[in-house]
Amino acid sequence: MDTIYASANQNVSSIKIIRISGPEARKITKIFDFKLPKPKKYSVTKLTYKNRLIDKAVVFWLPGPNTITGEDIFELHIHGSIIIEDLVYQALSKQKKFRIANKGEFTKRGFLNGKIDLSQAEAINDIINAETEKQLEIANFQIDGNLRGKINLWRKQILDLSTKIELAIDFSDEEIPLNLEKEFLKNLDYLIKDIKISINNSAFYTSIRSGFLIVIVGKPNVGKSTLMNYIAKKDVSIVTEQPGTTRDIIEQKINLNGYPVYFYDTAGVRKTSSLIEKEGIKKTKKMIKNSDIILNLSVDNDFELFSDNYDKKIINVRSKSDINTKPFTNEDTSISIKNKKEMEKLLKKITDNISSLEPRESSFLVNKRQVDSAKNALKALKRIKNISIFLETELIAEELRLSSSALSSITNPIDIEEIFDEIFSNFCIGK
Ligand SMILES: Nc1nc2c(ncn2[C@@H]2O[C@H](COP(=O)(O)OP(=O)(O)OP(=O)(O)O)[C@@H](O)[C@H]2O)c(=O)[nH]1
Ligand SMILES: [Mg+2]
Repeated sequence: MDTIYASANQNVSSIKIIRISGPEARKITKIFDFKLPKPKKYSVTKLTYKNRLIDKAVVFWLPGPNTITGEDIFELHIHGSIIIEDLVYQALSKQKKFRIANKGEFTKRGFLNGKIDLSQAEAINDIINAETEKQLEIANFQIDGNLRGKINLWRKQILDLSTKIELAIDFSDEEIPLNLEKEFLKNLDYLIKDIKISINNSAFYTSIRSGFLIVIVGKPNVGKSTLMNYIAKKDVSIVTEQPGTTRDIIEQKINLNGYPVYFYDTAGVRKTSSLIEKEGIKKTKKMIKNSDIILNLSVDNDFELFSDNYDKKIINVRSKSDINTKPFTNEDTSISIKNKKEMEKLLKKITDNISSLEPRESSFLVNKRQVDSAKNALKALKRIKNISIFLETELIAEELRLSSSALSSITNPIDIEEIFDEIFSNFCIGK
């Protein structure tokens, strides 16, 4: 096993932390010529390499296995200049069995040494990449091992079902007590329902990671691009008094009261002979399909134009309220570029709409990998419902095993290498 090292932060900074983890980490004291400090105690020491002073640094000695990697760790808190880091790296690169860490390799070792499960490793990456409060909230929830708790509970319920099936195998067909079958099916249904709820509720949490999609639609010239620029706080879309100005979809990501949100300005929908505009309108319709919330702008009280998107949250907005002073039927709110209060009210309404998507029960499943595994587990359980407990007991036992292993792959996959590459390749070096 190599000993790995990397800076925990990039670029010039006042302090830089270089972490060294692995069986040879203790050798750092020899390389930089200082006394082994007391474990877990902050100490200041001179780092000298081949009789040349490199830096006066804070060092931490963290002997394994009770460390985040499960290995011996040294931390060098050096002054964050490029040259100091470079000299430390040069010295380390000359040591046998030392090498620079790959992306996420510290976390990966923590996983391999049983310090964290895979959902917690994913949560570490989510914490580092979190840009909004809500993203941080769910990553922190996950890092506490909440998903593992839920998975273990489900697996225990499957184990209980398996025990009942073992009992059934011991009976001959006619003898299987009726209440055993009844109880088996009742518990199976309960479990199926619980996993289903988690899968359904996961959409909200995966959106928190990836961002909610909000599309601004309406006829040409209703003020969609003007609204977009207000939200973006800069001119991202062209605004003119000519109908049919916007053709391509314009995207802007913002932090809306803690929620990551993508706004899309679109081409106004109307009958047109212009080929370019037609293409734009096609894109608008596709965007509507993919969105979570629709901002439906109108100056003519014709909100029904987009009302067939029933499965979406639609907010009907009377625009240009400075010249459209009379409320429309079915309007949810009104805006005018001149009226800041109305604009803020709209943003509040959007935030409330996103909050209302939040399921009452937390899902625990927060990314596609986790949801896909849960779906596989669910499929196996559902197949059982078509199997006779009296005739094909062995088959049921096999489906239960499949379901259980699909669930355990969420936190502790057996076939790890492929998953590793995918998960850890978007980690930072030094984590
Ligand atoms: N009086 C008034 N004019 C507005 C308001 N919002 C936008 N406008 C004007 O309406 C015209 C059209 O605005 P845009 O934002 O380009 O409209 P759009 O919906 O993006 O139009 P297309 O891209 O053609 O579909 C411009 O001249 C804007 O200045 C408003 O609240 N009040
Ligand atoms: Mg426009």
